[in-house]
Amino acid sequence: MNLVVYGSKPAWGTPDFSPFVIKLETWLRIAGVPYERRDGGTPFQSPRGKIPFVDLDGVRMADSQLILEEVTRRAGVTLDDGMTPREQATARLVRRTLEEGTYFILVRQRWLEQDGWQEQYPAFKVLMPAVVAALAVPLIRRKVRTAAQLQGVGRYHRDEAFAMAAADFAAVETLLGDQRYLLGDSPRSVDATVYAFLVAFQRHPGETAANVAARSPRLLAYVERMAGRYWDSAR
Ligand SMILES: N[C@@H](CCC(=O)N[C@@H](CS)C(=O)NCC(=O)O)C(=O)O
Repeated sequence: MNLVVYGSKPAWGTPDFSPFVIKLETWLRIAGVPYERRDGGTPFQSPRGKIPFVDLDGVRMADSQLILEEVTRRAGVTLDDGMTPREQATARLVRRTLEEGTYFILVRQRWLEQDGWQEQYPAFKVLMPAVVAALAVPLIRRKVRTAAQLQGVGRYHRDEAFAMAAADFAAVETLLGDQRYLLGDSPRSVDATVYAFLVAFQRHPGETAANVAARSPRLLAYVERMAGRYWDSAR
C-alpha cells in the first residue's frame, strides 16, 4: 500500500495547523501504517475541499475518518478489535463531540477572536505567496465567520463558547481517569482524535477556559505519553 498524506504545515509546536491532519497521522502511527507526509496541501487540491487528503495507491481521497476506515480495510488494521459495544459507543461519541463540536470552538478562537487572530494571521499567511494571502485571507475569514454563524458557535458569547470546550475536555478527563489511554491500557483509534484536539488547545498560545482545561495535569500527562510514543516529544 502506498500512502501520501497531505497536510498544511506544523504550527505552534504541533504537527499541523489542522487537528484532522494530526488525527490522521497519529492514527497511522498508532496503527503502524507507513506513510509519506507532504506539507503545503490546500483545500483546493482536495476532493472534498478540506484537509487532510491523501493519495492512496494513486487515488486521491479526503476525510480523515473515511481514509482511516479504508486503510483499516486494505491493511487489515486490528487497532479497535475486541472493543465492547459500550467502548465502541463511547469512542464514537467522544470522537464526534471533539470533531463536530469542540472543533468549531478552536476555529472561533483562531479566526474570529482578536487575540487568536493575532496568532493565526502571521502563522497562516506564510502558507501562500504574499499577494495571494492579501486577497485570500480576508475572504477565508469572512467564510469562517459565516460558517460559525450557521454552525451556531458564532452565536454564543465568547465566554460561553470557551466554557463549552472546557466542559468537553473535563468530560474527556473524567473518562480517562487514571488509565493510560482513553479506553484503558492500549491506545485505540479514538486516542488519535483525543490527542489531536488536546495538543491543539494545549500548545496554542491562548489562555481561554478551553486552553486551561486542556492543560490540566492529567491531560498534559496524556499528551506527553502519546507524543513520547508516537511523535518526537517536541510535538
Ligand atoms: N471531517 C473532515 C474535517 C476536515 C476539516 O474540517 N479540515 C479543515 C481544516 S482543520 C479544512 O480543510 N477547512 C477548509 C475549508 O473548510 O474550506 C475530516 O475529518 O477530515
